[in-house]
Amino acid sequence: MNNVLYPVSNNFRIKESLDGLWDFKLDWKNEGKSWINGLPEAISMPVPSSFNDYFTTKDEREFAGDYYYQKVLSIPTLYKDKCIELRFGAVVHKATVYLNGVEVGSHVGGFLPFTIDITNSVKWGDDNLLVVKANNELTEVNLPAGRTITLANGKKMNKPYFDFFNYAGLIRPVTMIVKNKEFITDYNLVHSIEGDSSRTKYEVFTNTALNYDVEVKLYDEENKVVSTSSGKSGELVVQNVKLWNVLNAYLYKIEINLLKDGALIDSYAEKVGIRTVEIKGEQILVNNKGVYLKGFGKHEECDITGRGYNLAVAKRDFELMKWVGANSFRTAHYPYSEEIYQLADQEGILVIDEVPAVGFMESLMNFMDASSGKVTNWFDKATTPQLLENHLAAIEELIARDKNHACVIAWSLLNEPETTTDSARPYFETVFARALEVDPQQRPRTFALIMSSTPGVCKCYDLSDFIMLNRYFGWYFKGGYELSDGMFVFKKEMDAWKALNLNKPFVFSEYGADTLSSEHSLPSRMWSQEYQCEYIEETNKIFDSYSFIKGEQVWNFADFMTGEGIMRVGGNKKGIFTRNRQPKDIAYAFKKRWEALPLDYKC
Ligand code: CKX
Repeated sequence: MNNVLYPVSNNFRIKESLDGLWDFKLDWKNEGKSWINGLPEAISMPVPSSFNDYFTTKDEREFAGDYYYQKVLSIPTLYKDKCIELRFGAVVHKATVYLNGVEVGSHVGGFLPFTIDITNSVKWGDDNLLVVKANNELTEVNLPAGRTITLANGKKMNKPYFDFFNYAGLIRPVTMIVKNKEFITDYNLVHSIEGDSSRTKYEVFTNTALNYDVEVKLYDEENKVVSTSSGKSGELVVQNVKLWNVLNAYLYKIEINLLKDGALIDSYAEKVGIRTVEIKGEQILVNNKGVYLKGFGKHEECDITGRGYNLAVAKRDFELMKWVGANSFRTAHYPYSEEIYQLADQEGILVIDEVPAVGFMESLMNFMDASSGKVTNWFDKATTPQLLENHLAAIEELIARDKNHACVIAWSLLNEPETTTDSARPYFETVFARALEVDPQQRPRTFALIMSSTPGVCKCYDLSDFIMLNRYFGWYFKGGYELSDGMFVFKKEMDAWKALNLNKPFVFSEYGADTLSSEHSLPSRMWSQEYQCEYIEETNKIFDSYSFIKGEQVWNFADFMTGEGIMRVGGNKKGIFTRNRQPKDIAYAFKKRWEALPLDYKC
């Protein structure tokens, strides 16, 4: 049963934020078992946030293992006949939750919400001790993939197979939800457009199988009811519909009311946009009109709070995206905070929503091996079935959470996986089938192809409804004075794709060059702002010369933190903006290009 609706307060629901200072403790010596009844000598830790960058010692910042959070909840007797749930926005990467010393639930996966019903474990009218045992160790069966090693000094260390810092913590809001014992758990919407009206098929789900009455209303932005329906499934028809359009969003409000014997027992309301998405031939269609994607691969992270929920930074990011003329982004390499999708819904920004299936190359520096053609037999391991199970669960949970967002136009099911061995194929078929099965809107599915997944050797690209390429000709391959050779090879690859006549759109989901905002050089040198501009200018020429290329999402929106290494000076510097969200020179070039390219460029 999906039960992760975004928390709301209304006549039937109370959401109480549990954010703020929690008690916190890292479990260095594996002694946490006894801590479920209370953390000894805990320190304070802000929630939501990543804990790593608060610390001044490296051992704490790099900590790998179990870590604990604790909070005392006072739950009034007033709620005794209610259902009480705890909802965690995201806990990295695994969590087990204890209330008053008793395990009440657990979750695997660090970027998606989970809800735990604690009704039967509550001490009413009293203090309740909530302890979360979490774990940030990377493994080859969890998403994202990596491994955890033990150093000679006995300390554990995470070794990501991916290029972003493994931030940990209670990174998203924690909420206590109070509601009636019978309630709405979920709903689905599927839109179609007929002339100037729309038809939205809906389905409402509840936590018990009893036969309730359901009323559904749709309000316009003036709060006027524009459509009503009843029953657990039905249709909402809107005449003279105002569609949700790219950079021109219109949001209706859906209100779902649950009645038992004629009396209202629950209500849930949320803003929704009405739009269709489809891939037709070489076109990406939104509301039956072709669109060209302009935007970014992003990360959800910033200085100090790490990957912790930071609405202020998210707001700045949207302002910058609008300023630069972008219309889309990919949530590389994991699902972002729910509020980011709400902002995208409001701004009319298109989102390619990514599952944290990254690191499926078994490479400690994925960027080093990417262009080398390394074959890893990643999907041939004895542990692959366990990985697949976790991957499918992540797909189901992502779609359960984000399926009703107008901004989400596609699911990205993997980033830069190994695709060249026979065993990759059945794995891919299973994850692609599952996404289609669980998404009521049957959105397009795709994955980001690493440099070495080329037309001749990749065994999986045809499963994508549109093809996403991560390409670094002129950076990881033939950079600097060899840029022209890089472009020659790039063109050769694009010609090979063209020759396949796939009749599908292609989107560049990554391309970029590390650039220090402090570095200027005439003539250009790699890492200088001048080189980033040159590289992008040459790459754009390739994009502009193939009609089937229907989008460009540069890597990355902003500089971001990674693990330490000889290739990373304080993180990945491919940002168009600095980590502090200020423009590099290239941002002005993007602004010029993207403001000039029409939305239906090459459509
Ligand atoms: N793609 C050649 C995945 C991203 C990395 C990016 C990079 C790689 C490139 C692979 O997570 O940050 O190295 O900049």
